[in-house]
Amino acid sequence: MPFLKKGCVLTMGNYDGFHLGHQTILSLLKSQSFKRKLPSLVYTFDPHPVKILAPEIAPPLINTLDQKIELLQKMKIDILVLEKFTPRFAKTSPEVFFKTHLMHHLHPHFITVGYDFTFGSKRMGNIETLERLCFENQIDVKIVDPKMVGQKLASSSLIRKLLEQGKVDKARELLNRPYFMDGEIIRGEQRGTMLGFPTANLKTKNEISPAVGVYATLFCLNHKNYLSATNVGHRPTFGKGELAIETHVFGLKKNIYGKKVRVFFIKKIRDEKKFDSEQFLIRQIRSDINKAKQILSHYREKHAG
Ligand code: RBF
Ligand code: MG
Repeated sequence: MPFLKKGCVLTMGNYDGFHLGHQTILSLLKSQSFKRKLPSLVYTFDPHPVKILAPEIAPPLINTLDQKIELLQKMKIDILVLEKFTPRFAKTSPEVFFKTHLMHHLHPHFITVGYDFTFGSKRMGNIETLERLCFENQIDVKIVDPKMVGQKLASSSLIRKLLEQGKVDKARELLNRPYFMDGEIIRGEQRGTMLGFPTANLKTKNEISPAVGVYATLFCLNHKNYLSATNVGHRPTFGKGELAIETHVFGLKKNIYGKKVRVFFIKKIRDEKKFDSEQFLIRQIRSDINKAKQILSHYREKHAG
């Protein structure tokens, strides 16, 4: 990369979830970029290495690649390097990775990574290896400590766990933004319309759905956020169907099939239940909507938007 001949400041990692810990690293990277008048560069992999190395135990990812790119763009990072992660690349030793992929190609003057960073084949390179290689090559290095929110560590694995338990509000604190899913609206069974609560059914590439249940959500369509309530579940009242993510959007009348939308999960309202009659379900959904409005107006007051 000839335009990097003058050097850069660099961080590397998988950055799944792009949580508060990652955000801390990127803030440091940007302040170093400003001080040194060098471009900020984020070096990451696609696909996530674990999908190649151990697909059978690969955790579902918090973000899609597109979301990760968007989040990095919002942080105003100058350069993003997406290294294609292949079985062959996985065999690179820590030393060769450092010399060839980092030094030779990218000319970093400063490197920052999180406390748990590992690199090179079999993850043989750790923080000590990195510090040694940086020292030998006169590159400044800064290891960022774990980031705590109260008693909780901002980590991708804890965030996955919280989402899988439906604790989207707790995940939100560690992410420093609500968990969101992107996708396209597909045609459902039209039963919602019959019940008086039409729903927009989401087809998504996000790998994690929050636990089955009913959530207060914000629904973003054409750059506008609508208050909404989302059911993640199997509609047991009508016989157990496939897992669906369906949102009742308050005050939205028009047909939005095929539209691209984003659903922000703010807080869980309750578990999904099997009702003895449609009337009971309808009554419950009415109360869910009120609850969602309360939660969302409180949320918006606090977050100005
Ligand atoms: N279906 C259920 O069987 N049990 C529920 O507890 C339930 N809660 C819902 C809450 C909301 C806010 C919404 C929008 C839907 C809910 N549904 C539930 C799904 C409902 O059965 C579904 O929207 C219609 O059957 C149309 O697919
Ligand atoms: Mg529907």
